[in-house]
Amino acid sequence: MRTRRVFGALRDWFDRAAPPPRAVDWSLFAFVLAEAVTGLVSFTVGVPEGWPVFWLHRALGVGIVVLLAWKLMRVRRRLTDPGLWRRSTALSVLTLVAAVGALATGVAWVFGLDVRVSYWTLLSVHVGFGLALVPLMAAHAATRFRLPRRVDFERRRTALRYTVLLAAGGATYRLQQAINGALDTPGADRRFTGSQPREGTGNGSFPITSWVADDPDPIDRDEYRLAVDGLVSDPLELDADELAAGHETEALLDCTSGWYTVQEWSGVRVGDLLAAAGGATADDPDQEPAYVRFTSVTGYRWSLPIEEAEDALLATHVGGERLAHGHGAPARLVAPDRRGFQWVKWVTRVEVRSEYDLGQWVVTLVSGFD
Ligand SMILES: Nc1nc2c(c(=O)[nH]1)N[C@H]1C(S)=C(S)[C@@H](COP(=O)(O)O)O[C@H]1N2
Ligand SMILES: [Mo]
Repeated sequence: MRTRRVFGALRDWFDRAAPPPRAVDWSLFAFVLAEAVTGLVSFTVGVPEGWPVFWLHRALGVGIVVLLAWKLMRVRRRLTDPGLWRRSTALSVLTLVAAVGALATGVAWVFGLDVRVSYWTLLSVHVGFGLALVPLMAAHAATRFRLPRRVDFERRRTALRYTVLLAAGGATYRLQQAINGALDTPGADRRFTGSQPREGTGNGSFPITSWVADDPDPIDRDEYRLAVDGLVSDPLELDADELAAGHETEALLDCTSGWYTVQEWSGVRVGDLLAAAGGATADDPDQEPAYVRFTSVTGYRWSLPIEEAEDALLATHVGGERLAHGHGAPARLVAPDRRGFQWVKWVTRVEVRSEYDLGQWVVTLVSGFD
């Protein structure tokens, strides 16, 4: 009896704290968009200074839980009462499923649940729900479109509410970290990116991951050639044996599907490779060497600013072993402080260029599809 009364009082309080309906709806819309943006941006962050992006993503997620609870308290009869079903209800339900799916996988992931759903890691499933949610939410909003009004967002109260919501989100995540630590859940041991460790050395100790569809046949070492060209004085072609493993570096590979590994990589320093090709040339004043582009046998490619590229490694070995095919043999890029998807595998071309390569963002998504 007593607990029921406490529960009832809490619910009343939560109900009373709810902003006006339109404010809740538009806030949900804004929060979900912000989640999509921070989620995607977080994929490109590989240095610890980027931590605010991850924290914002988590805090917004907690905010969505609260907003969604307000919304469901208001609209639940439209879902539970068949007399109120409309054609748009199916879309509403789908949107809800995507939202709950994204939240549930996000929370489970944070607590360290590390399962695979067939090929996908839990984090990839989370991303899938999140990406599905954006168009669903847009379509859902279009079926019941109401412009937000000034009165819905009375300035000071709104700002205060959002500050409280985000602070509560951040605090919840902090508390959650403490729980992870106290219970020593698998979620305790993770980087600022959320990625979990894969221990061990060499080819067998970490997963073979393709970003989307890349899955080339093994490259025949006898036929393999690496082209070093573009804005260099003496373009050059090397075979697999000429890519001697003279340089060693320890580097951390952090994949956006949620795992990381620290390995000893060896191969050729890209700066040495460019020097062997006569160095980057600035003969043409309109063509300043500024980027080095690494292209895979599959067409997959990524560019690094030239100073960064010079210190990067074209690795032929990992943990003292020759690279396995799945990890990019005969040679793959090792780009410290960059996320895994930028570590191009099966590199066949290293090219000095003057311009930033916008196309890489698309190519990494579509390479490997026939
Ligand atoms: N050519 C090519 N290189 C690639 C990929 C790819 O799909 N194609 N996937 C990237 C991704 S997402 C990651 S995390 C790393 C994974 O490297 P691994 O398979 O050796 O673990 O390779 C990167 N290099
Ligand atoms: Mo990845």
